[in-house]
Amino acid sequence: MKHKPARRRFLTGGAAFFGAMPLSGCFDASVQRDSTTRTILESANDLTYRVQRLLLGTNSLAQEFSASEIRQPMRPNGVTNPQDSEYLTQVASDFSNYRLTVGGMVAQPLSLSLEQLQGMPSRTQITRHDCVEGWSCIAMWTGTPLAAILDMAQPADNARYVVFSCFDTMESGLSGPVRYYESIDMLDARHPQTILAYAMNGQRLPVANGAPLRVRVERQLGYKMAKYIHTITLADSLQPFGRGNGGYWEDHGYEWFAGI
Ligand SMILES: Nc1nc2c(c(=O)[nH]1)N[C@H]1C(S)=C(S)[C@@H](COP(=O)(O)O)O[C@H]1N2
Ligand SMILES: [Mo]
Repeated sequence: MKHKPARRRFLTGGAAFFGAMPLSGCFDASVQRDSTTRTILESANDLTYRVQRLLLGTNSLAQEFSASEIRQPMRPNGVTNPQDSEYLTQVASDFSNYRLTVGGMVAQPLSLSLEQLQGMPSRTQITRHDCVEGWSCIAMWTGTPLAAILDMAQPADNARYVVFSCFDTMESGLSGPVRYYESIDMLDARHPQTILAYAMNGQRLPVANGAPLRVRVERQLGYKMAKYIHTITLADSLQPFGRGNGGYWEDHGYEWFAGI
């Protein structure tokens, strides 16, 4: 079994730190309530992905909450104001020229405007976002189920991953900007709560939280939920993306499967 002490330390340290002091923004009694869950979560990270899948079941739903349980604004985290020129151009035109492209191993590549996405059946869910840093936030998300988009694109039978490429740059690498990216498997991609969210707490998704489109993958930690989605690629391997570990933070040592 793989052991990743760095992340465990990070998680534990974060939970202890944030548990001790109330911070501005996103806090929730559930952080305290969850300490048992969190311990289980940490040990679960030592298990293989396959075992976690068995424990989680394929289509079990993440807990949903009522509107009265939204006690705080959604705390923006990570990149909150991308300065990439392609993104700034989108902001300047209020995302009216935005197209979500879906490509790779699909029979039907797609290019969808926000209007088209918003015209599709939508799902609204109130869920808790757990960041690896140890804070949680409950918010309401509205978006297009990813499954519906996949039905249109018709992934090849051997497509195994959905890869999200983002607008925002995390660092400058030798061969140019290193942008945020993430990936999930087909089970999470087709999970009923996996949506491409364009609204949050009943408002248009703000830039700080990933406008125009960010994914919600409710059974995993926050870093899986790519904001500022530029392109979706269906693939049978994660090797060609970034440094090959399936996500920006995974390339820096985080677990690819961040089940809660
Ligand atoms: N494109 C992009 N997506 C991202 C990040 C980021 O920096 N860039 N940060 C991740 C992390 S660590 C968290 S906790 C959530 C934060 O989402 P929020 O800003 O809506 O709270 O976005 C995730 N998705
Ligand atoms: Mo996070």
